[in-house]
Amino acid sequence: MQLFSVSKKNERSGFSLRRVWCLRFGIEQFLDPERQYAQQLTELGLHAGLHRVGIASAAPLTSALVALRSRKEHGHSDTMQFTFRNPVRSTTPQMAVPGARSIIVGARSYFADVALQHLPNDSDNPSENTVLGDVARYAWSDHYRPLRDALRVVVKKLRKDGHRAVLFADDNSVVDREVAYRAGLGWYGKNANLLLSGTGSWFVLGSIITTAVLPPGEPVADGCGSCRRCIDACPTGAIVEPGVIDARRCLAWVMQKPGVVPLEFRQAIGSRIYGCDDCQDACPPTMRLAQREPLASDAQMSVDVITLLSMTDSEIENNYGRWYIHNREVRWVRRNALIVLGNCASLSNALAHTTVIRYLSDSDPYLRAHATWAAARLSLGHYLNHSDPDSLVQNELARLPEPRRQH
Ligand code: B12
Ligand code: SF4
Ligand code: SF4
Repeated sequence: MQLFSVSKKNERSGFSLRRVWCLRFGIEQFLDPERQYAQQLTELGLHAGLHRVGIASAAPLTSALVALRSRKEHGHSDTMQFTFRNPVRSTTPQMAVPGARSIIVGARSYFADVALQHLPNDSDNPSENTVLGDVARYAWSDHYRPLRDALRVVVKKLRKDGHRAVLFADDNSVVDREVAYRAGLGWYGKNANLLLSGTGSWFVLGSIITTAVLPPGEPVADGCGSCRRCIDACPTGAIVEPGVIDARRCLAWVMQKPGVVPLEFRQAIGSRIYGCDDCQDACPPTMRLAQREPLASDAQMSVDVITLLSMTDSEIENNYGRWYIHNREVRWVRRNALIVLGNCASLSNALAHTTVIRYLSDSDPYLRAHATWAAARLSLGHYLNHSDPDSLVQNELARLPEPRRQH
């Protein structure tokens, strides 16, 4: 435990050494200039709103490169681009910032302090005609903005001190979890998330790649032990090995990916409209130790999908533009909303029925195809257009699901 510290100029080196007294052992320590500077930057980041700060070396992220290549080889990355587009670039910090020596990684909790509950059934809905689609916690509000704002304060300081420093958060240029792992912020859970020591995985991550030389942290030991709850909780069996996600099965990607949602995942999507939290909801340390933050005033925990399906393109863009929407084509958001309707609308919800029926004659064949599935689920088979000219719709008509039963 630190009692107090003072700074004193070292006559020989000219650097200021920080003398630190430890209350417990009565030891007097001197922090070297690098450590002292690192501490200063860490304190600055924490003060600016980061919840954890770590430092990693800027050496190539070799094991992440191996993993990216392996995921691609095995098809686990599906059609995702992100860090998979150019694995060498994403794992070579010097390509992002020539002369890079260190990476400062910051984490911010996105666990909002509300009772943890899904709102999947109509019985939970505020009105008979409302059907709610669930949004994953990380997208309830924009958590990257305060993360970036805080990291920017540190970037400013580094630049003022003559270093190059560039901020990356959820950017294709860096594999964020690997940097945070290397910095010693936490360990890789079997669900592939980075669990921060003592507080779990409800954290977004961002990095500053800099030419400053700073003392790196040490990776921490695995904390999962024999637990495998996330693997068992995954609704689609997407965690194919500890730490390995097959994105083809991961609902977070299935709902972002353009095109027809494979039939095998449509019921598993349930009430989700964006993202999936099941492998974190199931994680004991993540749930028990979550750092609880106040709910943002603009938080969107769920979305009324009937209202969404009556919005114009620009209204959807304005309301949900912070979500990852492939090529900004809002048809994929409507597609997900139609699946939620098919899964969750009450069989007596007249508004849901007219919405689905309207989409059976939409000009977009992708939406007609998903409306066909939703209509069959809601026992609206008599409204289906068996002479639809599009092959996407004909494929659906050839494999219609069983109608849902009213509970
Ligand atoms: C692509 C991507 C996705 C993809 C693929 C996810 C994946 N597992 O790779 C999809 C769309 C599915 C996705 C989903 C989610 N994502 Co995402 N995603 C990314 C992105 C853009 C790149 C990830 C990446 O490069 N992966 C590379 C591969 C190789 O990593 P990996 O498969 O995990 O491999 C590592 C482990 O296997 C580990 N490892 C190696 N050996 C071993 C051995 C054992 C036993 C274990 C356990 C691990 C292990 O090392 C490997 C290399 O680093 C990052 C942002 C970024 N720029 O980094 C965000 C990011 C990873 N996502 C994030 C979030 C929040 C999510 C979701 C929770 C969102 C949601 N609620 O829907 C889900 C979680 C799904 C999951 N269980 O992983 C956060 C994670 C924060 C954290 N604390 O971990 C990030 C870091 C964004 C950010 N900047 O905050 N995501
Ligand atoms: S995010 Fe959902 S679908 Fe993806 S691995 Fe986790 S539990 Fe499975
Ligand atoms: S649920 Fe268990 S195995 Fe999975 S990440 Fe959490 S502690 Fe690890």
